[in-house]
Amino acid sequence: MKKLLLISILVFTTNLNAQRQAQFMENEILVQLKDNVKTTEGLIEINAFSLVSSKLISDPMNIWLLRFDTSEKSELEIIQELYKNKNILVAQKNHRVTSRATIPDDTFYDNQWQYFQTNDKDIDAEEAWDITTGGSTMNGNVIVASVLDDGIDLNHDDFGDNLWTNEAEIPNNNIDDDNNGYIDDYLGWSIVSNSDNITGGGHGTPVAGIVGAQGNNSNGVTGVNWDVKVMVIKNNFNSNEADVIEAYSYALEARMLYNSTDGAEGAFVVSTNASWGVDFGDPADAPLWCALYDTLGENGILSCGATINGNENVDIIGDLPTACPSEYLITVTNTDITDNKVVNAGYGLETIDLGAPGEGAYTTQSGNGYGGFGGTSGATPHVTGVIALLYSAPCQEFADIIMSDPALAARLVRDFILEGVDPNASLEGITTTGGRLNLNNPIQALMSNCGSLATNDFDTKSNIVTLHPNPSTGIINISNQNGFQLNKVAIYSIDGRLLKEIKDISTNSINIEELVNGAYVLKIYFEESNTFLTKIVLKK
Ligand SMILES: [Ca+2]
Ligand SMILES: [Ca+2]
Ligand SMILES: [Ca+2]
Ligand SMILES: [Ca+2]
Repeated sequence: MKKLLLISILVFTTNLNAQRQAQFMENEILVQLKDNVKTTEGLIEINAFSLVSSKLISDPMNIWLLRFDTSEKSELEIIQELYKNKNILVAQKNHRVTSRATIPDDTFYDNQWQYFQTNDKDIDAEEAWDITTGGSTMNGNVIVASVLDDGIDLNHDDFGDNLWTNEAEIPNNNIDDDNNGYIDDYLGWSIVSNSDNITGGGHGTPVAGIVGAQGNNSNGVTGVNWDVKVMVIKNNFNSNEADVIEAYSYALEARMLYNSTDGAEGAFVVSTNASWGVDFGDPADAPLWCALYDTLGENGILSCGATINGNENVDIIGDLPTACPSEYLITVTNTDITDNKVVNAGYGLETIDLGAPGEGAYTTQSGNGYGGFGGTSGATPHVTGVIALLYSAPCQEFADIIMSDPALAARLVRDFILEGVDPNASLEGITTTGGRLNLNNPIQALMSNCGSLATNDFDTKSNIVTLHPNPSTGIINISNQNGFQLNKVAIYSIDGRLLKEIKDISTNSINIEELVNGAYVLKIYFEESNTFLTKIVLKK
């Protein structure tokens, strides 16, 4: 039914265009035939007008594209004749469809070449915005993209309500009101000061602006999303691995809580942005950091990492995090206004996924300003942003998968983005996709696969094991559909540290009362080597 409705609207729109003397394809007529007429061959009247060819273009609507020799009669005269045939319901010219590009009214939008250039060396943002400009999923989940950076200019006036706040927390009362383990985390979180003081943002303000400066507010610029919630987590770039894990954990815990409470608590974080890293870092030396991307992904979060700003092959020299092998990490290099890879930008056929416009990408700057940003730091948030944008696609089947199987939804979004790149000669052979980010291709692919998404292969493991209650006050009942005997449970912190093992279990319940409140990963061992990973929130 949905398909029928869409096509009807298109036909209606075309008729409106006709009243304004729209251009049309010469020699071509569109006809809709009666349901039971499955061929144009029997239409004598058509043959009489030198029908050259016919092609079925919509089976459910029974719409055909006919080509005529119009040397004798014009398209309009042919249409008038066609209407005499009782098998033809509608006949009309084939109007030229110009892109219905959705263009925002932001003051400096014309400077944002990354979204549109007349030579098409852009990411087709306007076409994508025809479908959605961001916000929430079809089920009303408010989409959050997390920026881990040096803070943000909180006085910038082009973020509007696009900055995430923790509405369950009362700011500045020295109490952890929402009991999530972070005191007064209202504006976001700073691992530098252990508070929600996220001010700063010489680097973070442009990054956040690319993800989600407010669009179409007659002011400044627009982000990839006109509407989104940017969660700012302030870190310190020169910090150690523990700091990196701590910063990601804030986003991870928020999403785990969201998943486990069916959206009642926490935040619906779908992507994280790291426009920083450790040049020449070796993933083998950072197993916890790299493993974190899998944990983030299993909970529904895709992460984006900027690779080195140097003409280096990351496959050989290494880089953190962009050489980490996680399937939930998308790694990004830098292209410029001519749609070529910037010379001083990393690459790697095995490690670096795609390019995105970074060099000189126009966006917000701290000091309530605007200007060109650069490097892989500017490229990466375009990808982080499009992840969030895809979650807002108007596809009910996809929206349902997001909550029933967050990891599958993340992998689908990743695949649509990586398979939807624009092939680019400067990236071919030196990146895994050989292409540059495109916003419209992935969203079109998602929409055209919408109906079949629900029947895709589901990872049903998560449904086999049920923990209840979750959040738990200490006692957790573990049930499984297969009736496996429970043998052992290992409890990990979300950064992968083994905290506790419970063995020789005779019932189907365990007690984790002695652990502090927070989110944990449980590895559950059943008989016959069946193990399952799942998560629990402890809230005493
Ligand atoms: Ca374009
Ligand atoms: Ca709190
Ligand atoms: Ca508080
Ligand atoms: Ca704006």
